Amino acid sequence: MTYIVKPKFHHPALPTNALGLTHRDYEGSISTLCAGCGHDSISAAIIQACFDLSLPPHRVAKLSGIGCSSKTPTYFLGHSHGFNSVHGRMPSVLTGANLANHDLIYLGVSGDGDSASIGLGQFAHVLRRGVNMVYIVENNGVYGLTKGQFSATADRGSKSKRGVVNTDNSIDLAAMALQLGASFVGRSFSGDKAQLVPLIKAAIEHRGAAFIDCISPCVAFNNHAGSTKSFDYVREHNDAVNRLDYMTPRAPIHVDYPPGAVEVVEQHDGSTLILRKLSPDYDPHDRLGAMTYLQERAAAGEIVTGLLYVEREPEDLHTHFQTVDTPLNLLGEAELCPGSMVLEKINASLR
Ligand SMILES: Cc1ncc(C[n+]2csc(CCOP(=O)(O)OP(=O)(O)O)c2C)c(N)n1
Ligand code: SF4
Ligand SMILES: [Mg+2]
Repeated sequence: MTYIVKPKFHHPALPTNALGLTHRDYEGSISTLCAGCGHDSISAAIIQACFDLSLPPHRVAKLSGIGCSSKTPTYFLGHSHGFNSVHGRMPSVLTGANLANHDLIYLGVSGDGDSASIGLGQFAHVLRRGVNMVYIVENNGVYGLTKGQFSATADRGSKSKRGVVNTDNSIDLAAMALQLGASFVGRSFSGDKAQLVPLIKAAIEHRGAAFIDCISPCVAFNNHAGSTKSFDYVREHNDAVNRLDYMTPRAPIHVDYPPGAVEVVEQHDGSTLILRKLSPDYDPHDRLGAMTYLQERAAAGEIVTGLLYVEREPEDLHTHFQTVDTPLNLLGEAELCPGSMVLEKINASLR
């Protein structure tokens, strides 16, 4: 059985959001992943973020590739649109859907095998084109679904469960996303809900290509001593550049921040991201600085987490293409196909 439907009833006193929906309304089917899999914690964080933002579930489209990570959209947002694509091809399907209807919120969920191996080309192009989406890689350093082969994000020198040492250099997807021009780049850990939930919320509100690399230990094949993607390793080597709280313009939350330790990030849509900085000199608007910092800390064996970079004035693919405000899928034939006379004119101008 690939999925198990959850019972629909819930306690009448469950808290509701601005839409009158409960947390349960953002859940999906019961997960069939291994108990303790980091991917399930990421699904829980996505559910929390969508509930907190009061997103109408029918306005969200979830897309994924193939892998344990790519199965997870079945386990959250059961009332949203969903498309499970071919291995590594989620980005092109997402791009097509986004071009046809820019009014939906696009959530791409992928794995490190799906994005850093077979789908590396697709990963690169969707980010450099600035497709408005949240792209989450649930990064465990292995192909979990096919029994734990090293993926391209496995660190050189890390050991497989069988004791084999990885001799290949690893790909850092967050570093690549920075280089490729993603306008929002974050990294987190499945076990750090306090950091991950606000990061996902901010990424959803960001109008541009938002990428989150989320370390997500595979308890079946990659959670042993010698793995650099295990719960213990990440907890011991995590260097958080900032602590995040997220405030929507709709429902401001007032919190007491110590003076001098706060960074307010104005986003394109007027919403506000508040960063409580651990490192006073970390600037989340400095792409080059973020790239250097990632490399420096990686060389010291540390995993940098938090909001690594956010562009103040992001642009998305529709801005570049100057598409009309009405989603293309709502236009009629007359607007989409101006007729043979217009084609004649264009052809004539090219002769
Ligand atoms: C074209 C193609 N090649 C290979 C496979 C086999 N396959 C299925 S899932 C997978 C890797 C999944 O790894 P990842 O994306 O890291 O997801 P995880 O299971 O670790 O969450 C592979 C190689 C496939 N399904 N399709
Ligand atoms: S094999 Fe690994 S990635 Fe797949 S469900 Fe189990 S713990 Fe998660
Ligand atoms: Mg994987």
